[in-house]
Amino acid sequence: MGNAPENLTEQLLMPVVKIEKQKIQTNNSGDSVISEYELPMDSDWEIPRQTLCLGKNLGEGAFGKVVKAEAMNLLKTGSTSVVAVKMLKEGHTDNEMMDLVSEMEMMKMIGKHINIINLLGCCTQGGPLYVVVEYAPHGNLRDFLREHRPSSGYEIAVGEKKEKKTLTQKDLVSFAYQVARGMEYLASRRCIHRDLAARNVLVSDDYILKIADFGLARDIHCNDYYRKTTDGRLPVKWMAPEALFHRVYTTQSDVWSYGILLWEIMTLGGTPYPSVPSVEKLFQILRNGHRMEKPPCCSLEIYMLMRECWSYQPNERPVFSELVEDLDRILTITANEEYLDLGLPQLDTPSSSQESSCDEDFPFPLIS
Ligand code: ACK
Repeated sequence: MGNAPENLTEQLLMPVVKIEKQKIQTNNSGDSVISEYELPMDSDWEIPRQTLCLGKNLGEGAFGKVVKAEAMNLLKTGSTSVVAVKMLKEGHTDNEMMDLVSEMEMMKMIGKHINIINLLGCCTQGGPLYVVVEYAPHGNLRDFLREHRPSSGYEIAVGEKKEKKTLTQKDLVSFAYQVARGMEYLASRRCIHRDLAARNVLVSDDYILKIADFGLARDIHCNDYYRKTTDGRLPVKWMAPEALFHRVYTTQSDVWSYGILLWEIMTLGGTPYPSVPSVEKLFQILRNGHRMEKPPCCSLEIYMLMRECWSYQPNERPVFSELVEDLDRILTITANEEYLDLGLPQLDTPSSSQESSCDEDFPFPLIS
């Protein structure tokens, strides 16, 4: 454990971009031919629109959507590569446009790291804004973990006979290590994530984990504590007490969320505080000092890390570089043994849990 550097909250990265709103020009058939907004051109990042071939929808976020695409000459001259493209949905507001521009600029300022979703380029001229980022073929970490549970029945659920490699203890520690590396980098760039959770970590080829959505402009003052994720879980369960009670977000509140993410990894995608159904109850148990118990199959060493991340006082939590150091050491001594199927519930379908059914999901008690 160590004290967080005092300058961590100073000088947070904040991009400044000038966007001009202009009248839409339409051609004879009424189609708009130029973008509604005029964005400054950045030749370091601009890629020709016609080199992108947009594909299927990967999903929709709060204000935008992400589509899979093929990009010509982007990563390798003369060949195409698969990428993900973030864009706004129809009927978006000016604020949502500013948020996407701000996210793109944040990604430019933060720079590259293997354990984050990196910006590859953008299309800002003569059409809608496209933010082109690395594509992660295996989706989000939470669903990935659940699909890899020893008796998940996932193969049957999707109707195809596909062998899923069982995850080993070493794989899980490696996941924890990689997320800590990504967060160590983001913290060094003075970026606070504010929503670190397995659902916001993506899985790339060769089990490389990449933290996503770190550049999102989150309006923490309009935080809706009762908001649920698409699969019915409460994002407040990842929040540190000072963020929950006083809206104070720092790298050290990200460390608390990292502890919850570590718990998600060690339960192969379990739902935190399964016996806590409401925001009010969560407030109460945190105030009373209750914490989640050690999951079955989780080593005491890893559990101790979680518990340190859940220290009530932010400066008593470890910093990300200490977590990286500890996990590096634990990784070298962790055997490549399969994750044992001890008390993990069978799933009918992947990611089918709702907050209301969490009690059956992981009946782990809380301890003080
Ligand atoms: O959680 P998901 O399956 O993974 O659904 C969301 C959705 O798009 C909206 O954000 C998926 N997604 C986002 N970025 C990427 C990416 N770079 N590669 C693959 N999938 C992505 C995300």
